[in-house]
Amino acid sequence: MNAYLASVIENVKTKHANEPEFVQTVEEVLTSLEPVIDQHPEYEKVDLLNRMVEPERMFTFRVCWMADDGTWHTNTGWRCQFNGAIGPYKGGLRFQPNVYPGIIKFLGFEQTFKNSLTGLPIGGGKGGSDFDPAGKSDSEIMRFCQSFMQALYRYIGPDVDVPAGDMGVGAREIGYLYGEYRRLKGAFENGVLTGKGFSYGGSLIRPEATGYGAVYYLENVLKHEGEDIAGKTIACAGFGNVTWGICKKAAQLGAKVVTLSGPDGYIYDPDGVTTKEKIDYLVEMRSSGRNKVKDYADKFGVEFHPGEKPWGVKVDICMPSAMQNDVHMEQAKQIAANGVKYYIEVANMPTTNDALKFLMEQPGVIVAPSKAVNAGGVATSALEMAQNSERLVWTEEEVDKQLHQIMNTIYQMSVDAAEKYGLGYNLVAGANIAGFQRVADAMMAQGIF
Ligand code: 2IT
Repeated sequence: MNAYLASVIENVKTKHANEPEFVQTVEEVLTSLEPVIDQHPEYEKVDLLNRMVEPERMFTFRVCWMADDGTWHTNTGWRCQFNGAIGPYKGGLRFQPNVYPGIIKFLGFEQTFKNSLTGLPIGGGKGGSDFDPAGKSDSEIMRFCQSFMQALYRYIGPDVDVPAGDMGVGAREIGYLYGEYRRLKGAFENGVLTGKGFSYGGSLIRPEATGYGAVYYLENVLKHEGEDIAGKTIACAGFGNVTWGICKKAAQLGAKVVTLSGPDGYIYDPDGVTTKEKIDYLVEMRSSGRNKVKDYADKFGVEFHPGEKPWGVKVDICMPSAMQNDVHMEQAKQIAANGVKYYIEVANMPTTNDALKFLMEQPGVIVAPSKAVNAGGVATSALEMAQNSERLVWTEEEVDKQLHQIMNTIYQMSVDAAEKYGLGYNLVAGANIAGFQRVADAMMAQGIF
């Protein structure tokens, strides 16, 4: 391996030994940049890679809140402003008990490349808290969000850093966060957050955007193989916002999502999550806070497999859309053995590095990486920022058209970047290279930073 590249990966492994998710993403991304680093010795001269793997800024804060029963609680909040070379830091907030700096950093690093791929002016950031939203009342969520924003508001802004949602943070949380920001700032700066409700500056299509974008990207891949999405079966994971958007768009195009998963297991619905009643029920399941996918099986009378993942089901397309490291070697082998041709990552880093490498090496399998496939979400967040700064509202058709175009461009840029460096049809390396290129150019232009 290129000596400079190897030394940067080694540095990260040593320095972040306690943050395996961050090491994993750095290793995955940097490894695929090898032909670029080989051909561009100027990057080593300015130590570009060590600068890229070091967040520009990351901070920790205390978030205290009071439960309904009067007890006091303390959580930790983080915001990582990873790379601002091409625009204000942009990326979601995740509220989940397993959140710690390694998760925030891996997400911030991925976000930097993803946001670059969108072609829009957004840098990479991420944040969150180890707060567990499960079973909390609405007023507890509100007080937590208010406290979180009290700690964060000085360090964000429409031209500085623009948080959004991620796991555990949806439209309700964004509403409470924005309400507190507005109260503290005394100004209607709604471009400070995205994923807002429509009534105060949210964009139409933003709730659907990640799922819709993933399906638009998938259509590009299928077209490349001379295939059509109609009639295809899809295995999805999770039942959150992203999976909901995939179900909705897939159904519109005549495909069907046949599996969903949760912490309790997975469901198999051979007819597909295709009717309005079923698709709407996902929203209900999420807002119930029960976090159980079995509810779907009980309601619609389909199979429920407790404690299992859906990757053993024979389908045309796998779209892991739940969380990081959902697919390990064991599941990857099942997927390959089932003859699945399309492995389309959706959640951030849903595949372990060894499983990803294995799937990419299978001759019959096409692998698409999440940082390209799920970029429609953040791209539409950037469209929300554009509408907010113009003080305008775009129609659903306009936003959807732009989203569709962005996804087609991301796909094509990835294909071209891999071709350019002699890697053939490699969507994973192509996305890493194309995402890297724009950030690298901007950092080179801006000098030492
Ligand atoms: O992972 C992601 O891209 C997100 N959670 C969305 C980020 C955003 O700013 O819309």
